Amino acid sequence: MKRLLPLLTGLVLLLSACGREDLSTLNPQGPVAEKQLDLMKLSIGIMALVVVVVFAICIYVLIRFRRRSGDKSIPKQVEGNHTLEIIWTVIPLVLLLILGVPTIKDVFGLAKDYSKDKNAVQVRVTAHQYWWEFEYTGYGIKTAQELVVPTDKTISFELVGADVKHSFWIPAIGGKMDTNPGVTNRMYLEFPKEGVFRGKCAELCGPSHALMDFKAKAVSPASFDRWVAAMKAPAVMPADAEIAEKFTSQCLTCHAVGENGGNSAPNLTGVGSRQTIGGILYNDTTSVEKNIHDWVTDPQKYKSGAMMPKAVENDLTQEQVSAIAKYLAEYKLDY
Ligand SMILES: [Cu+2]
Repeated sequence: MKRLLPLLTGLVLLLSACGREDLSTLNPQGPVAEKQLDLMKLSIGIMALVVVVVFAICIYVLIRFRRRSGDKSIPKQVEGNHTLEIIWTVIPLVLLLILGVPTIKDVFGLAKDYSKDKNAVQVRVTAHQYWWEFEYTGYGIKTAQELVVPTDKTISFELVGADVKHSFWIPAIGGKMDTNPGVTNRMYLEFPKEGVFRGKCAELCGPSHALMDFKAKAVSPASFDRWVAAMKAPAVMPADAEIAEKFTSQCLTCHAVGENGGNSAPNLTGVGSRQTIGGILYNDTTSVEKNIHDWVTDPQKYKSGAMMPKAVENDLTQEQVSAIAKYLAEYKLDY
């Protein structure tokens, strides 16, 4: 135990230092996570009660009926006891009912389908190695890595995987649900409090699985409307003609800004106002411009296995990388 102590201390430090936004299911920030936590408390409570009672009886029996010194007699041999048998059948039955009824009720309640609900915001989530795509089907908007949602509406998710199996999870809000290639899963979440919540991929999907983070940003209804309008505004392109051409030929083949560009990499509309670059480089510890510059120069340095080629492989000079980083860092959305 003495030897394990430093290890345990280290683990506690490590775990408590995990990230900024709370990744804990024990501090729910929405009704879905609250229901899930209630179920956890109920089942852990019942299990703990059983453990305590069983151990207490066991210890009592061990002490009370132990063989005393000098006692060589054979104890009375008992076969069958109706009262005891009924007791140890009825107690688990009652416990199972207490556990089962609310669990089944909540499991079915949380599976409610809001995909046809006109009041819900419909979001199609596509998980890629190693980033998240969010398509707001009712608004004709696509974004990546940062899910923006209003606090007053239910968000109905349609979940798919683009390559391998991933899993969509925002611990403080609720979840999780697998995103499978070729299959659509559905779930809903509600975000009654404004704030930024951290999301994670919860299914081992490759070398950068642990870095497959995203943000869920819950904003006021008015702010959400402003965000939608800003996302739908015509895309801003680099002012310099040479950089605009380079950006179009080297970046927009996969990425997009607004409607311009491809579909196979994160949509970059308003990327300058996101909290992170690549989901992991925080823009408040280093500037967004530096983060974009670092990322574009060598994406695999930050996310091993990322599909994006290095700047040199992408035929970009350091000056062009700097100009593109400056343009993207300044591409912010007001909302
Ligand atoms: Cu993953």
